[in-house]
Amino acid sequence: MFEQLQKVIEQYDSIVLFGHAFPDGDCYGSQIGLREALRLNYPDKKVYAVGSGLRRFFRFIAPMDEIDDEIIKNSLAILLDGNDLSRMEDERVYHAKAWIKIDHHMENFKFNEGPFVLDTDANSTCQLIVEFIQEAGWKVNPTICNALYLGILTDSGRFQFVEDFPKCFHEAAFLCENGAKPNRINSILNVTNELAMKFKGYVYNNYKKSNHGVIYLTFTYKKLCELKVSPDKAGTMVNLIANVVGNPIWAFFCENKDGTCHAEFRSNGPGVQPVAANHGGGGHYHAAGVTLPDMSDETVQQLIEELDEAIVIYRKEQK
Ligand SMILES: [Mn+2]
Repeated sequence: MFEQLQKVIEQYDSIVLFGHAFPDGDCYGSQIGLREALRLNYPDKKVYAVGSGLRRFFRFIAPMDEIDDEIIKNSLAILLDGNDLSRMEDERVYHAKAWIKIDHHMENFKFNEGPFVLDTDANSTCQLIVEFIQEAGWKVNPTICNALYLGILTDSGRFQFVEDFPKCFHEAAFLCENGAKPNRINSILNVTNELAMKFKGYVYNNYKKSNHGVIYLTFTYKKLCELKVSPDKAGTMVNLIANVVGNPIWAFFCENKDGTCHAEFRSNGPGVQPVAANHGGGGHYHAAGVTLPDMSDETVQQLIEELDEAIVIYRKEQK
């Protein structure tokens, strides 16, 4: 599956790994995992990972790189965990010499820039990197294994959202046998603080419900400032209202500083990706996000109606 990508990688002496905006564990883990695997197995190549990464793991796993524009102009870009150049956090991705991609998100538009591996059945991009490493027969080390384990763990919702459990557990076992430390990763992920508790308190006291089973919150930018949570960070906490009986879809609408709205949709049945895609967003069938032009009542109501419609259709199909 990765033969073509490996051939391209072998043609370049300098490689830069890009990840999506608002990096999560899978984005950071796939960037670091692949960077370290390339450094270990191709010691003559220069390999960098750019973007903000996941700061809390910099010490235990590895930090990101800061590099000049000039390096990017002379490098192969590898896009990880995002389906297009426009999704990448570091916009300098457009200046690279060539592009390849490894991703597991549903595609909104064709990736024409170069060869790619897209597997929407994969629980994470990190899973695909593990398969790449195994297929290529590359050596691994504990840094690689911790980074990839982190991505599989977080994107699978800690081993809940998995298509093929035996395969997933075999891959996780491979990472543990080669140095991944699940206990350390869990303990770093589990750390919380009082701000997070106050945020939860607000969420549980202020949620709303639609006519057909969307449970949701809208956060004005002012409210988010009060709660001391950024709009994108708030969006990552949408699962605080997950799986409430009678509410198969849950959603957060978070107003950005510029008045636009960062919305996150999740579901345990109906498809939310088509609704996000309808407004220029994307993601997975049951987990998707979109940036809306504003957070007016009309805009939110429109989205709620579309999500309600998805529930109605889903319920009919279930009968
Ligand atoms: Mn991912």
